[in-house]
Amino acid sequence: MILAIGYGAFGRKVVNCAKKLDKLTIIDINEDVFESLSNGTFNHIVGDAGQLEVLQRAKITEADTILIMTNNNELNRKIAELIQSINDRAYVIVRGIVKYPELYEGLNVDKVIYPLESAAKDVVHEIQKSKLRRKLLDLRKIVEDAKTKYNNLCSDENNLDDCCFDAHFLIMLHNNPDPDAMASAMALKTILDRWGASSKIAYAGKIGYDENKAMVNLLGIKLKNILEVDMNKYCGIAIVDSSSYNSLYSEIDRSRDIDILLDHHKDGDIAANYSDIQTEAGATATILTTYLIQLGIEPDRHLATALYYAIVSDTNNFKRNASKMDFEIASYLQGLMDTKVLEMIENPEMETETMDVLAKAISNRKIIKGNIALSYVGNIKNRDALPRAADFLLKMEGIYTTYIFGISDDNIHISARTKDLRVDLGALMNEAFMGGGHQASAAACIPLGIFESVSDKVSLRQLVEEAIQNKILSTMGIYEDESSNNTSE
Ligand SMILES: [Mn+2]
Repeated sequence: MILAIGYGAFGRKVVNCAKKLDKLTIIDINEDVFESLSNGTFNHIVGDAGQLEVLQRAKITEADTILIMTNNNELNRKIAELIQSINDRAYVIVRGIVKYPELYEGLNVDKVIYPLESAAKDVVHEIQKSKLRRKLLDLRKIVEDAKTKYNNLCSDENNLDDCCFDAHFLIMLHNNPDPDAMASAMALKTILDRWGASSKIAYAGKIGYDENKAMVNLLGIKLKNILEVDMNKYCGIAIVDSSSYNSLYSEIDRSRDIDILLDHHKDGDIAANYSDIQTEAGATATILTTYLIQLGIEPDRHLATALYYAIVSDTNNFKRNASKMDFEIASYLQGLMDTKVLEMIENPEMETETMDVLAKAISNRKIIKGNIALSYVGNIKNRDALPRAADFLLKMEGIYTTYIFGISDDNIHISARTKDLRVDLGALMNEAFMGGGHQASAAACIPLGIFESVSDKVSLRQLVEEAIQNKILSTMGIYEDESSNNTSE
């Protein structure tokens, strides 16, 4: 049972909201306040709740929750004191006043409510929403301008040639796009659709990693290769998940106006007519989801799955730069996404070539000093197989550092991994091959040019293998005589 004390303006509001939760008893000293209550709605008692007798009449010992809500501070405190001696099991909620922060000091109350401050917080929340609404009005304006431009050019009969736009907007992704870029583009496309503007999504580089390919295939994301795109065939250009020309296709016309820029990276060099860069967000997908929510667009299962996977992968499972906003948005998306599809994206079937490279990496491995695995896998088509193989070999018992290398497009590619904290692979790969990376993972790419005169494949293989191996070992401070007595298992 809920016992509500005080049935003024505030008490009435609370009772109205709480009436479905449990049986209610109301006490107020003023008989008039109950006039509007139709008979039997609530059990109500007219009396001074500062009197023990009145509280007993209200069966206070049976109350699970007690709300003290009169507008008289001293009376509220007195009631709270009385209650403590007769029902110490109830959850007690009292009305507080900011001017007297110590009003309930020494008493066992569970929660002090400040009605005005709560309302003020709601107002702040609404102000934030109004800021977002303003942003979306600005974005809408950009979209309407592009639509007008499109209509003007296309309705002008003398200009028929200029009219062959592919779509209103081209949404550009950074090189080798990641899940965040792709999901954000899908969300922006959804918003543009809602506003009657068509769009195409273009990427540069390639869709690497089996997970990313699985995401594209399973979610049916339509992407164009930037090499097949004529930017002049779009009224507006949008960029998501990147604000720096360095990460975009190098040949794009930098003098072209960028209309929409949505990102969460610092230190970008791209200016746009509409730009929203929120560096506190763990993923651009988080920002785009707040747009969808504000616009009342509920993402369908595919879009929700893409956005969720984007946040999870960009924040490395909420371990990297994840903000409160990312958690809130992810939990919203979790209710809408397709968990089966997500699982398939996270555990894609491995490509045959990747598997071949893994097999070669295992069988060709040389173990140096008991814990370093070096493996040459020969010619490869997909370079992403190398880091996979480097990760994979690191799982072998006793192995602390792995180097996998192979040849692709006239370059030798090396991928290295370590769980040995004393080794700084980024520095090591830089010193040995001008490569780079982090302490635990690094890579390098060396032109094959120096071996070009070698026509015999077997000799080339041997030369590359020896040269790379010796360079790695000498940079690690291991010399040939030390390693020569190691077996290649
Ligand atoms: Mn991102």
